Amino acid sequence: MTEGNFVDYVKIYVSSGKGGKGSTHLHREKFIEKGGPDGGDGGRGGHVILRGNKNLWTLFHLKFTKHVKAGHGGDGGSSRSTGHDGEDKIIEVPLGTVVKDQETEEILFEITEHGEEKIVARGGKGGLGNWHFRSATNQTPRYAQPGMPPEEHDVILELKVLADVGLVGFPNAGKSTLLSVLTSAKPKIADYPFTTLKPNLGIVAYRDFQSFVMADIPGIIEGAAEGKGLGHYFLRHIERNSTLLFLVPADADDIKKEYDILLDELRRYNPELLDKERLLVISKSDMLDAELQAEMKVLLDRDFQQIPYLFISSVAQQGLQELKDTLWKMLNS
Ligand SMILES: Nc1nc2c(ncn2[C@@H]2O[C@H](COP(=O)(O)OP(=O)(O)OP(=O)(O)O)[C@@H](O)[C@H]2O)c(=O)[nH]1
Ligand SMILES: [Mg+2]
Repeated sequence: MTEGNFVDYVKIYVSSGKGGKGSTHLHREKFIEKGGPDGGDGGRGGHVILRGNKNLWTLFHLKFTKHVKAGHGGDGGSSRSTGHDGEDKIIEVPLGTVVKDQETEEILFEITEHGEEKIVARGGKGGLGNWHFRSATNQTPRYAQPGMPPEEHDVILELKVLADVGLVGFPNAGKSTLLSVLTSAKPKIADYPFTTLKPNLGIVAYRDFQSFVMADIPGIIEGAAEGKGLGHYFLRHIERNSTLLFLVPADADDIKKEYDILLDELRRYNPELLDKERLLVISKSDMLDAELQAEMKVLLDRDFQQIPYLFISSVAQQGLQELKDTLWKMLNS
């Protein structure tokens, strides 16, 4: 899919630098007729490296990048001096970028963390200088290793953002906490309403090379659609999410009522939001004992016949795998 500024597929030819040659230099000095070998090693060729950057959300910045070439390593010199390493080239990519070899279509790796670096074309090793090849039978070797050749191939970068999950809940429901345990995002978390003032996004890594984006938005309150609280400023951020995850904390007075208020605010803001798939989680379930949870289930089964619900606790790490599995199924159905 390539739509406007949203680019999630690019092909780039990457080539590393070749390694520098080892030197065959023989030491020469006044009055020393036959100096020993002193040729230094060649430098390593530059790598082409991919680096995760959490501030990037598409591959748009690479749309016109066709080639990326790293620098060659320098040759070894006399007096055992080592050649310089070739310059590395860094390609910044959004989290969730999957890298494939174009020819074999094999997945090489995925970048999921901010600052994570992986080599996509390894620089050739520098050759060893003749100095290393001295032996009892040959004190003045006149050979040295050549540098290793560069690596070059076409790679495909693909952004695996299949769909998004938007978190919907009252202030203090535990949305940011959930994002912080499912992704490497570090949103601000605190025990007061409106801690989150602008959306946070994180990538949820799912099993092998899969992932999806989760968006944490500021809490919604009654009247939000008319601009109460942070108003509809933030509701637009969930318009693009394909699945909405409603969070109602276990200690809410009336779960059904809270859910209905949330739903009503969404409807009043944009009725199309109700076409999205919905999942309800009862957050902070660590506050419930088994008996209380069983009682609650009876009510939930009565009140929520249309939409699935789960009990989770971010703090106690309960129900999180089931949550991810359920979301994954919803996103891919
Ligand atoms: N016991 C318990 N407390 C939790 C859990 N998750 C979050 N909390 C607490 O609930 C409070 C609010 O958490 P946040 O994640 O900031 O809530 P939020 O929904 O992002 O709040 P806003 O950004 O204000 O909308 C914090 O004090 C959290 O420590 C949980 O699973 N169990
Ligand atoms: Mg928050």
